[in-house]
Amino acid sequence: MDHEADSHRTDLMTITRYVLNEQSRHPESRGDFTILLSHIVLGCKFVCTAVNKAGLAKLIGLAGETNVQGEEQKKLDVLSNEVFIKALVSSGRTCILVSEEDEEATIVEPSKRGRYCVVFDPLDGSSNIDCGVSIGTIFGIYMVKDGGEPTLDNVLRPGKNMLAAGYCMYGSSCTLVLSTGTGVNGFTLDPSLGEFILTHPNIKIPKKGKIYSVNEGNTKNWDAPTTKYVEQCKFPKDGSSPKSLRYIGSMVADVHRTLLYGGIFLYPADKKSPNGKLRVLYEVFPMSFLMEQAGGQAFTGKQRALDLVPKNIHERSPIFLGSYDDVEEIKALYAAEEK
Ligand code: AFP
Repeated sequence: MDHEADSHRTDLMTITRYVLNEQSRHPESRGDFTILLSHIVLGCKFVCTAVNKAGLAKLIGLAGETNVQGEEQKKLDVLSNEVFIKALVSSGRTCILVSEEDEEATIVEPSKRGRYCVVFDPLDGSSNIDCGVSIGTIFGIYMVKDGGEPTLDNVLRPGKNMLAAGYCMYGSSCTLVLSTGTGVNGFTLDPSLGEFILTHPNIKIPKKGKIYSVNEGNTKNWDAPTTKYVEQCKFPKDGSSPKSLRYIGSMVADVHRTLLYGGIFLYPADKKSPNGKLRVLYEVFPMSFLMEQAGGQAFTGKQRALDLVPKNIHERSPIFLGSYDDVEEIKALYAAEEK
């Protein structure tokens, strides 16, 4: 019998145990973050179950449609948003919530307020639901600034000020990837236990990758550095093999692959969308935070992504993120363009 393997099977590092271990390194900690995270995890489990049942339960219908019982159906992204907002408010640990689904930020009522601000996209990639492609939840967490009423200033801050960031991917398995600022860890939901178990400890992105990931349908509208970069991926000048193209069109799935296999994910600016498509607070920042924590880089075409200061909660930014060396190449092309 292989005792070592057996001990791994029986000594399970759940996400709660992992965060409690981290917490014990900070004796001053009150356990608030652990409580907040357990509510995020609850939201992820709920959405995972709903996504898995979607085809059966007819959850996919348009918001506002009525089902055979005459009840209004909720679209999965609307339902996911409600679940996360309720879970986060009831944690008693949050004061401001920014969701992709809501025009305005939610300011938590005083009796339920805590010290954390959570920015999130409850169900990113939702246009992929109907065909069963992987989708996910993305989140970032800030600590409220001291004193006074919680205001939007608390979330209109650079991504480097985030305390933690992560995503949960609803795919062939349900995987939660988290960074609390000391590296990146991946946890997979064991459905029989209902627990996320540490399956990908200390994720490091390869220094250089063999894959580029971009919506090439937008080529005619790209700027010169992006066009040149993608050309270099296909026709490398140094004699190396061309990179492979992989594009799912669901950021969580494209970034997850990039994190594990290396390479680069691009959503550049183009003539039609000068700020790109992806949202700074709950797409660009959390994914950039994870990339840097895993040893990669994230760049906007102008600056380090995590240095950006958003002016409004739904602001967009171009983004190039992934393996360190691959992002260096696109940075060099933008630097050359500026000269
Ligand atoms: P949806 O939520 O509308 O499916 O958009 C997904 C997304 O925000 C992100 O997850 C993808 O990376 C990106 O858009 C794909 O955009 P394109 O369809 O323009 O390539």
